[in-house]
Amino acid sequence: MARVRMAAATDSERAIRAAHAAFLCWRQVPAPRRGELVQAIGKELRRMKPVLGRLVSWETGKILSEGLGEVQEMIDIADFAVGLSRQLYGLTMQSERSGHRLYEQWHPLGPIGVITAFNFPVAVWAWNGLIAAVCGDTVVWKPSEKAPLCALAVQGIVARLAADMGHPGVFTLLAGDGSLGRSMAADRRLPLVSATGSCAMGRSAGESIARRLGRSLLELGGNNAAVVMADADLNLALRAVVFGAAGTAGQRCTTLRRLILEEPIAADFTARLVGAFSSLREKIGHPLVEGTLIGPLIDREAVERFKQAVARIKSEGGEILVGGSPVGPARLPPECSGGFFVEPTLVRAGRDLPISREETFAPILYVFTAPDLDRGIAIQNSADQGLSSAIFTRSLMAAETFLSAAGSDCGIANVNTGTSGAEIGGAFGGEKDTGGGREAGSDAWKAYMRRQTCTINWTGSLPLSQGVRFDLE
Ligand code: UN1
Repeated sequence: MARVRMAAATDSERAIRAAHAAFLCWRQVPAPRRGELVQAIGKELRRMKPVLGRLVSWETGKILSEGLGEVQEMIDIADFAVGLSRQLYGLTMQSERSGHRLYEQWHPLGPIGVITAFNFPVAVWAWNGLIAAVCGDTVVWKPSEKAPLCALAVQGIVARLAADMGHPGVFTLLAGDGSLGRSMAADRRLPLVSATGSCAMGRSAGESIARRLGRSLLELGGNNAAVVMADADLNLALRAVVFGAAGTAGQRCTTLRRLILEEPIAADFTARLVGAFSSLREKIGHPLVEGTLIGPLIDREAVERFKQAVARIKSEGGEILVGGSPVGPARLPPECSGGFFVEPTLVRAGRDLPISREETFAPILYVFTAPDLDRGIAIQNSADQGLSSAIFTRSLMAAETFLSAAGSDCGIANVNTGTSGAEIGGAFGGEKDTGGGREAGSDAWKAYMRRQTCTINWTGSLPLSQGVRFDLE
């Protein structure tokens, strides 16, 4: 589609220095004024949504509705950040000393690094970048080398608006590969690096950020599961499961990868899934053509990894119920030639299927059965990752058990809705190998600021805390 020049080491050095210089001015701009820049960005994103949404689809292969949804996610977070720009609240605490005021305030942190993945090439930047901007940070963005074009388009918009409003340098983009990401992780001038990608990437970035005692915000892989109880609305559950597993061609970190069926409905629900997955084979096609539900994977390597996973499924004793093959040009409309298509794949997992413990970024769903909810939760929690989870049930007791301390161990736990498609208003992220970071809504903004606890003595005496006495005479 295009050639993008990678930043050289000298470019990134210059960019990080400039981001630091811009920070020294930006942190002095009152937060509600910073919100005005983000408001202008949200307005421009609304205007550009049709074009940007198409570009996201072109570059990543998401169907158009999901490309547009991704831009909507940016607009939503812009609105959220504008509101937040008047609400970066600190607490006032009761001092134990008379005549003293004790409170906390939040200050901008510095230039921050944002490393994004190909699958949400612009929305995840917006979660970080727009919140960071109202918090008074400047932003250095390294997009995925697999999806730099929509990043360049978004950077074009935000950098122009920032410059027009008198704040050049708030947003910087550096196109680069893993080596740029590694140097950002090691760079002490970036007090926070927020990184989205594989667990392997996060482990290495996290280690090098920790070595310099920097802050990391990691949003890594998921191996998300849903439990369907026998009393669930099965029509609703079926739609949620199919979208969660096959939507975005299985390339969301929230994609549903494991399904746990309560035994009484297992045979029937599996049969309905076989029907639904089979019908999806007719919906594989060009992401911009109306009616397509399954676009291509991101690249040839992704197809290779799909094929390796299928080989392992077979060798480990999993039963492929639907799919399992790449889709070659002979089975595709002419406009799809050269794309990397695979069939949505449904697998009956035996008791132990080691491949199901790994995240393959493709539309593969492993189906398990469980005799009861406790066993279902145990299977759900047996993954190394802990991003998203769901239960389908009409039982209050089952739903609350799933949401209780002894229930799902994930950062996201849903009832009667799927694992993917979270709204921006909540904090997004997960536990265990997912990395523990939280982005987007709720109080995730606190990661982008530094907290300062202030004690003010407005008397003429000097009482010490904890009743300590230290009299000089
Ligand atoms: C991701 O895949 O990295 O919850 C993010 C969702 C989207 C975000 C996914 N709102 O599925």
